[in-house]
Order: sequence, then C-alpha cells, then structure tokens
Amino acid sequence: METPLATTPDSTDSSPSAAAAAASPPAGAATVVRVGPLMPQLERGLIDEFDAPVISADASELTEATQRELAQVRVAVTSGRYGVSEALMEKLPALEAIVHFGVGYDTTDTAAARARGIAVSNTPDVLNDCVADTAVALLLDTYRRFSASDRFVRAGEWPSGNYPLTTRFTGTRVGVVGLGRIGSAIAKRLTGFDCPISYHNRREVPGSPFRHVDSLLELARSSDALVVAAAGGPDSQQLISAEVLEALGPDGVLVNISRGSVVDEAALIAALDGGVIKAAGLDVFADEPNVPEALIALDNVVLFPHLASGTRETRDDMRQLVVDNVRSWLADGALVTPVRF
Ligand code: 8YV
Repeated sequence: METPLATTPDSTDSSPSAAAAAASPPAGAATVVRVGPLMPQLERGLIDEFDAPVISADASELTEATQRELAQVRVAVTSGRYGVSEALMEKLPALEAIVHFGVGYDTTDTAAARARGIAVSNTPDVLNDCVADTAVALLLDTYRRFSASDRFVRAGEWPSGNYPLTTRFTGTRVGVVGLGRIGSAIAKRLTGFDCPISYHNRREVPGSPFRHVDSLLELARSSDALVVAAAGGPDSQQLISAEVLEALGPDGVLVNISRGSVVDEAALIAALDGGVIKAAGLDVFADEPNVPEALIALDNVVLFPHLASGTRETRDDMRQLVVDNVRSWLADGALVTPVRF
C-alpha cells in the first residue's frame, strides 16, 4: 500500500493563482520519503508515523508535479538495492539526510552527498551475527555439499548408490577479505572450527589475534578459502579479480557475503568452469536479483538469494534502527548511526 502523492494541479487552468500554487509546495507536503520499495513493516511504520510517500530511485521518473510535492523532503529512507543517486538528490532540494536500511550504502552517491552536506546513516552491528552465520553456512555447504546432497535425496538417487565423499572443512585455512565488524564475527565463529585465520585490510587491525597479510594476492595464495566481507563501493570494485582467483588455486573456495561488485563475476564464472578454483558460495551478485545463467548451470557453486541478514529478528532490529535514525534527525538534526565518509 502506497501513500499517494497529492494530485497534479490541473494543467488546463492557466489563472495566476493556479500558477502560484503550482510553483510552491502544497501544505502538508512530505518531510520523509521512501526511495524504492522497502520491507513492508518498515513501509507501514514510515507511512503511519511520517506519512512518507514512495518514489522511484530513478530520478528521471519523477514528474514536475511530483517534484513540487517533494520540495520539503528532509529525509530519504532507502536500502542497498536502491540508494540515492546524485540526480535524485538534485530533485530533492531540501534533503538533509539519507537513512539506509542495511549496513551497505554503496548505491548512494556518498561523494555527491558530502558535497551537498547531506548526512548518511546505515544499520551496522545489528546484522553481524546473521551475516556471519550465513558465511559459515556457505563455507560448510561448499565443502560438504549439503545443498547438493539434499538435491540428491530428493531426486531419488540414493538407492542407486551412496553420495560421493566430500572435503573436510574443520581446520581449513581461511582468508578474510575485510576484517571489519562482519569479518570479525565470521573469524570468531571460524575459530570454533579450528580454522587458522588470516585477513587482508588496508591497515592492520590493532589488537587482532588474526594474521594480517599486506597483499590480497598473498592472502589468496596462503588460504584454502577466501571469504569476502569488504564493503562495496568504488574502492572495492572487482577486487576479487581473475588474478586473485588464480592465486587461490584449484583447491580454493570463494565465499561472498558482501556485494557482487567486489568480485569480477565473469572471471569467477570462468574460474569455476575451468577448474581455476574448486567451488564458490555466493549470497550476492553483480545484478540482483538476476543471477547469470552460467552460474546457475554450474554444480560447484552454492547460490543464496541475498538472504544473509534475512531473519525476522535481525530485519526487525534493522527496521527499528532506521526509524530511530529518522526520528533523531527530525528531532535533533543528529543520526544515531551516522556513516563517516
Ligand atoms: C540487506 C545488506 O539485505 O545490510 C546490507 O548491506 O545487503 C542486507 O542486509 C539489504 O540491505 C536490504 O536491502
């Protein structure tokens, strides 16, 4: 259910008062706007509390009449799927804050936001555990082939012979690409599997018990599995290149729970197909929700539909943090969880 924007003024009425009304925003115009469809419970809350209409993330779809009604919007609420582009910021002249549902905010043009003095928030920490759980699930699934074995039983193949042997996961050397909040939660879990953990960050994490590796290529060479937990965005674009996959080697496994953009997807498909690496577990893709047919056709990859944070508990915590950020901005001009950029 969407809150409809006020109706367009009658374009056939050319009286001066109609022109004045068309030039100024209508009374009761929106202060908060939803950019792109969001989780239904969050949408309901934003409609009930702020009467927030929904608009397309594609600025070219906004009519002039809609723009007039958006002239007083101070806060835009969005998610990693949509974000706020520079073109959309231009159409929201009173915009002060962009509030993201999700820890990743790479779909928002932060350089443009900074230039305009627009604040940005995200929902950090509340999703660490569920995303880390998912990374471990993908590791276990790629090594032990649990999803594939489920398909084997359902296909009635068991009576024809036992399921092929798989590869032990416990003790695997794991390289974490991006030891931030989520990367650390993954590493912590993997110590329970006796996995020696190394990581690659631009800078060493002070006090970390894990081995810092300066070069990503060196991390790939010295790891059995690489787990990508680096934030998306221009700095991490296609960080996992053909060269990195080659360094990981024919027994190597790649798991990605961050953003599809961090991996060169074409290089990954070629590597999986050609035995350059052994297997992959992916929760994220370059063009969601579209997963390349070439990946779907491969048997050595586990595919999840970007579900890492998708539990009722975590999504509700994320929803609450979004609402807290909007309330706090409107009341005090401060965000609860601002992004420092
Ligand atoms: C969400 C995510 O699925 O937090 C993120 O960055 O990618 C996920 O937790 C996503 O933000 C919802 O659109």
